[in-house]
Amino acid sequence: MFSFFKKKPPADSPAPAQAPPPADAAPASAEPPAPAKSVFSPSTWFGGKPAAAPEPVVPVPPPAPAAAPAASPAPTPAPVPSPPAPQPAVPVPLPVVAPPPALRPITAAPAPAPVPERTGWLDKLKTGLRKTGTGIQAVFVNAQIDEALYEELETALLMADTGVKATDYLLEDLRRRVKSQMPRNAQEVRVLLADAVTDLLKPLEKQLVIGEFTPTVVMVAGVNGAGKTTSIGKLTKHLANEGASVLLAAADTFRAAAREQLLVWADRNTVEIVSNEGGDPSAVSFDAVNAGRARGKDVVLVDTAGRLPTQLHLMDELKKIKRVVTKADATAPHEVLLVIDGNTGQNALAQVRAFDEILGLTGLIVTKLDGTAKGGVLCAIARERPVPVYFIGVGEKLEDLETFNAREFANALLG
Ligand SMILES: Nc1nc2c(ncn2[C@@H]2O[C@H](COP(=O)(O)OP(=O)(O)O)[C@@H](O)[C@H]2O)c(=O)[nH]1
Ligand SMILES: [Mg+2]
Repeated sequence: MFSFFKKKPPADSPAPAQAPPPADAAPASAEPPAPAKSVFSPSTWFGGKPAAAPEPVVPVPPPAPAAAPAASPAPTPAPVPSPPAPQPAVPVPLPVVAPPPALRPITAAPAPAPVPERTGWLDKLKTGLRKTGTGIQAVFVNAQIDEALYEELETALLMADTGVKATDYLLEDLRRRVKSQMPRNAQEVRVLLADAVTDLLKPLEKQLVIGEFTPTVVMVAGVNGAGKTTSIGKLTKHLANEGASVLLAAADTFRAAAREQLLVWADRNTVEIVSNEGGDPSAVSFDAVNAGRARGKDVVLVDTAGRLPTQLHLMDELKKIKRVVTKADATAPHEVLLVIDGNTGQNALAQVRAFDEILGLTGLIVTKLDGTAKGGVLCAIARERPVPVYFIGVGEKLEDLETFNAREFANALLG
């Protein structure tokens, strides 16, 4: 199992209860604010299982050394083989002997480390995005590198929910890449587009940090049916698997079914749950945070009821939950996550905006990328409201939640 969370051990502070941000020469302010969150120390990963690959999230395609062995799946074989150079296609070869730049093959960037657990999941993502992917990829089939190609690409990207701004940005970026790298055919342009999408999505990669606060309080919001409760269940499983103790707060007190659903997850994952059917969601959240602290839990996950950004009273209620959580623990909530259904297209961007304004989001979980989701909306989010994507969901099963990786996503979309 790859690492799902980054554990920031509260090593600096002996007292495990409330850990003030240590290294920042904390001027003992009432609210140790966000900056601590970004001070990630890549030292310890949660769990300590013998993760197959050292790095679950490959930040940048590994450079030259890794490239050579992985070069076999080069999609575009060089039609003009150069007799003296016996090397196979390498992503960005830098031969010593003056190579005609126009002949340099542009191959797909190395896929992220082939961790076995991740490959099955990647297939699901690929299958999920296939419809969109084929739409975009079809543009490059038997195409010339000309204006018509860019025009068709524009249409395909817009149809993939990429939105006007991100589409314009990508096309401009692509033109730049084409100019400087001189692809020999449309397929090589496709590879350059995958690079452009990767670079655009890269800033959205982020890992959940656990251990800096005890408990780490994670509040989860979103519209009805987005996949909040399911994602919390999946997340709980991963956390529990890796040794973290989790307390669930059933703050979706409107629907009995919601509480039952969470209870099932809680039962399945042998975690505890604080609930109060028909009660006040803020009170449940308050109790849960206090209980989490009293019981020394590592994580408290607060599941809230679904609501539309237009339901102002319900958005106010969400604000109240957040406020009350802060009353229980001045440093909390440490994460405010919005769950969005990958099928909602451009509306997802509107949701990100609205919830971010009300709550100040720290991250996203994008679900249902295994279905008919178009995927392009992540580009729109990256361009217009770059809230990090902690996880993506590709199915209803416990294991169908993964950390987000820009390169994987771009490759799944553009092959
Ligand atoms: N295919 C698929 N279904 C999902 C995914 N995440 C959630 N669901 C389903 O979406 C439906 C609504 O999920 P739920 O967690 O109850 O949504 P909530 O209202 O936001 O809590 C359920 O039927 C889930 O099984 C996913 O990643 N892929
Ligand atoms: Mg729910």
